[in-house]
Amino acid sequence: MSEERQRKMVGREVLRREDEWFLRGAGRFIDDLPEPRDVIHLGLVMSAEAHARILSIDATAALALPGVIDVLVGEDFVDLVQPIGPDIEIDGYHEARRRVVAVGKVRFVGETVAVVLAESAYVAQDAIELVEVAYESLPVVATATAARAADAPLIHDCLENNTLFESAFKTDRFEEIFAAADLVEEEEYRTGRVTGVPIEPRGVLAILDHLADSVTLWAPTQIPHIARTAIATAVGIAEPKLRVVAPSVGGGFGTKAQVSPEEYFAVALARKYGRPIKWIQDRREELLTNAHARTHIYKLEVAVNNDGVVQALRLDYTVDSGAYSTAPFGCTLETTGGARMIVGPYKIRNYAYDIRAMSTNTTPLGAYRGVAQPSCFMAIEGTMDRIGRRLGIDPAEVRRRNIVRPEDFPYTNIVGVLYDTGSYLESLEKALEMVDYEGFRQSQPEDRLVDGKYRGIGICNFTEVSGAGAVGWRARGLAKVAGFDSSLVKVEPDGKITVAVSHADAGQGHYTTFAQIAADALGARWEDVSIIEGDSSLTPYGTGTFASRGALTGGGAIIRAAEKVAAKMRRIAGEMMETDAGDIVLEDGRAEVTGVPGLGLSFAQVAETAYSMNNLALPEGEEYGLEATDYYNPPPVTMANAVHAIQVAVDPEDGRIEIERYVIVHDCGRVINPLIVEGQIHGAAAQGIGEALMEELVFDESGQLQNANLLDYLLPTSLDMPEIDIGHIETPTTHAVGGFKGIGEGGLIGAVGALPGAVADALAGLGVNINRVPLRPSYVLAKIHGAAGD
Ligand code: MCN
Ligand code: SMO
Repeated sequence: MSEERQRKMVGREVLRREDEWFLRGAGRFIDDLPEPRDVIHLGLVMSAEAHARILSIDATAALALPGVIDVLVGEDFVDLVQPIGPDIEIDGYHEARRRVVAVGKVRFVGETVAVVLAESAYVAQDAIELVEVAYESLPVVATATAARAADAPLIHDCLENNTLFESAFKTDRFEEIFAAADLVEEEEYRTGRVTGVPIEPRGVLAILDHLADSVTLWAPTQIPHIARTAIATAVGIAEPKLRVVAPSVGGGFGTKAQVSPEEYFAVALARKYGRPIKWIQDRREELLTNAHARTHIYKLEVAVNNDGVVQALRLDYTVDSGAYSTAPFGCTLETTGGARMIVGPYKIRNYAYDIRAMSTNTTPLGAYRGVAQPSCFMAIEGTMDRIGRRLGIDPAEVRRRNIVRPEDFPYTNIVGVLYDTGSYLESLEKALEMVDYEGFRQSQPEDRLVDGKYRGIGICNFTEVSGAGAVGWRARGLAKVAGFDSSLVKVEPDGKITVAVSHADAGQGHYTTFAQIAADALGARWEDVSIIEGDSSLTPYGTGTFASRGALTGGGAIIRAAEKVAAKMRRIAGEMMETDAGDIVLEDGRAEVTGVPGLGLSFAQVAETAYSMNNLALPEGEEYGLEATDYYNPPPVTMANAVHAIQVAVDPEDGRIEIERYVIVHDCGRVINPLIVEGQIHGAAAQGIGEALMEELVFDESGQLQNANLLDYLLPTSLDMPEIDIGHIETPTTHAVGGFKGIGEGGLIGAVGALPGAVADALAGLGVNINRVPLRPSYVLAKIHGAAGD
């Protein structure tokens, strides 16, 4: 296949075909699905206490309300659904599974204590208020630090010291090398707690198919196959009897990559009552109970020589994982993530870590865009800046001195992750040039005060994990996260193409980009390719859409399956035109004989033979049909990379941070669709600005979430978004099929990684230390006042 033709659709700015539906309001989200007759609506009674024994639950008044069918408590579910949780096989992991509805004890505010079944959603809501729950309060563990205290109350009887996971690592001669360095730079970095807040909250619609004795669960999930396996296991039904389908999904960002309690019990209840089950989450339930993220504490000690070159890194990292480990990723996701990714684009060869995930009486944590990368890069990039300030070396120069350079590729980092290709130095230089770093530094006064505002610049130079394969997930302990993805590519009897992929789009644009990939791999017309995803029955088994794996694992599987189909088409077309299969070229939906202009067949004509719809014979030994399935297990990890350089102005009057200049240079390998890639970067950067400057879920010491609403949980709006200048570098991966690297999370990582550095730089003249996010005006102002001694 010629390189020129391979690039026909891949690389093009094709408009998103899904916008045709979404922009016309034709998307079918979970609450838009036609409601089946007899549907039962659920209402969740949520715990008002963070840690308490359930003394009694009185549903008498609720049951008396017309339209209420039943009220079920935790005990009622014990035989219906097995305790849920991730399947983690790694040393240092301690299991604490969760009941889908609390039994005996509650462990966070918002945990479901009873489920109302009613004839309408309104009645269900009214009935929730009528369920009386009596609690006996227990001492609350509200933070990871409190969870680690020697006398901390125990949240789970089965957990010693509230520790869900702990692990340690140390390279040979670490202490010796650490001690021999010229100096040690120490800092503690903290992140607030955030969550995804997609425009569409979650929901479920479980429908029985009596004929087939099976259940179809409609749910906005990023992981239909993982969900099916988990739910079928916990509910005790055969996998073929459960189908999980994601309709249109209004954003996931990781929050829909968890298998949630409602998804399990909706299936169980549909079977128990013989009726469809529906539940649509509201915003308060979403903020209280969907997977939260971050709440990280990184303590870094970096041994460095006077030339700014890092000799050794010691990390002590604590993750607050909330009350339970969520399925399928659990507490090892962020913990191993931060520890394994923090070395990023730097040549750190001596490394030691002590990491732990603590259980607390707060909402369970899970995946959210970027996972541990925003925080670990905030920490390591903050450290690069500190080294620079301490040694009087420009912080960009400190990065250059430590970076993995072009001649170092392929490079295996200290925890064994292979960086096959990358443009770390090139991206850094390009970003510095685009932001006019030199010019800015030259004109930046000692006190950083220009026109009444403190002005500074921050850099985040980072690697982005993408498309992890089976080995990558096993290294992080995740047993039931397969790692491969798959595709079934079919040329149908009319010559049009169906591509089923084991992914589940939540807005990423897969219907467009996967069709671009399939069109090129098959020599088909893009318009002729239909994509199916988000359905455990219509697509072959696979891992799903998270951790920026779509392009790499979905794209790779499509290419490999399409190549098998293409080979068969060439054989059949060759037979039909009495020429060698090797002389057939597939292009633009036709099979042409090379060198003989005008001699060729349409895909429909080839399909006619393949499907036995004419009198022509297949080649000897060939089977009917024109399809192939491929299971593609990519390399353990493929690293994308990017640099964000952000210039800010900090107002000393009110502590507000204004982004004056925002430059991103990114490298996601071979770009499928530049328009979508830019959209991904913009969207993720917006979320990163939110995380860095305003978003924070705040719990008080009694474990009550103080801001479970969108008035008090501040999200960025268009007014908070600066202009972003994007520079592209394309360094295709050489170890994965297709050359693609991921892009889905990088925008967020870079924003969180660079903004604290920018503010720290702006306030460096005041000697202020910035080591956390979010950087809300009140916090920044207090820092400025603190420095001024008032
Ligand atoms: N792409 C491309 N060229 C590349 C890489 C990617 O054109 N070299 C395209 C892909 O084809 C895909 C999109 O960019 O259409 C994102 O691809 P990828 O980085 O592979 O990520 P995934 O498809 O696996 O999507 C998951 C990722 C994650 S982990 C989160 S979180 C996130 C994100 O995507 N959630 C999103 N972006 C989101 N975008 C929307 N609109 N909604 C979400 O919930
Ligand atoms: S948090 Mo993204 O779904 O990996």
